Amino acid sequence: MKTPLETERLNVNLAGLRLNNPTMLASGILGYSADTLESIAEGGAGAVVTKSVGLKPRKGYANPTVVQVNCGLINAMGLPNPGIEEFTKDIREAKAVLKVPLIASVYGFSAEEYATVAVKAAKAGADAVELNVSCPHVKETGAEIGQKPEVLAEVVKKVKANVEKPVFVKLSPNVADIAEMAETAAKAGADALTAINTVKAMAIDLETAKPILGNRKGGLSGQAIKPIAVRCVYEIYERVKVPIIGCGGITNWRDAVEFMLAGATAVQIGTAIAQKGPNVFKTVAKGIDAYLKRKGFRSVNETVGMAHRS
Ligand code: RRO
Repeated sequence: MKTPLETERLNVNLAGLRLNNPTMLASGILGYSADTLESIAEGGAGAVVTKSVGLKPRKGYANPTVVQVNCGLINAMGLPNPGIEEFTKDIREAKAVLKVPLIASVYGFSAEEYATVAVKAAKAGADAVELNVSCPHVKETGAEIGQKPEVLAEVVKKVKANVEKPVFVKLSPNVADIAEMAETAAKAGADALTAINTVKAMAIDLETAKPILGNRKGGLSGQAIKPIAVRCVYEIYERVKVPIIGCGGITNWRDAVEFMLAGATAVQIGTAIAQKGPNVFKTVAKGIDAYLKRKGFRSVNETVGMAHRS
């Protein structure tokens, strides 16, 4: 007998990538090692996205880099990463053991840098790349690129011209009109859009009267941002035809289904792993499957964007 994770109802085709179920590891939560990524795949993830990697190694910001707040976490890690040369070894090792697609999250300080890193990641075996044009607090990359339509278009075009694998673009909610950015990325050739990265935030210590994070400001993730993320996915679905990957505060199957009804083909889970462990993927996927069965749907695809039709 098939286990719930093997039911065909859960299979999705995400811009050419075949996922056995629509749950994915969000970028930035866990390290780069093959062991870590494998444990997430064993926990039931249909695909994994690595931490963001750039051309050169970066140390990241001073501690504290994470603070817990009501219903979420604020982080300002500052893009710590070993640089793409070192990271290609991790991609190769991970690909040797993983049975699910591996997506490399990449960033750069120019269109050329994004393309160079993306090419190296793809050559090392990444099944797709996700462009981080939405980190809320590192200067001259991330959201500083993703909030300017002309720069965003240049980055996506440059990567698309050099990489044959699918190119995903992770968008920032910290803009006036996320659907406009989605349209810009789609017109420039993005194969899928991930929505959303973290929401700009900060926390202040009452006793010291100082900002808590080493970088003062950071990005909020977790349940607190779910309604913002659902609204973003809904708005993007109304504007563009490329598949959307929902991300932001997904903790249980109900959250995942809500994102699908808003227009997401797949969902990424990050912060919830801290509370629920790697098996959160299996639990969410089984819950989605039971929902599809109860409602008489033959596939996840039948639910995608349903909230727009009612
Ligand atoms: O490393 C970070 O501080 C970070 C990144 Br790259 C990102 O994309 N989003 C975020 O909240 N933190």
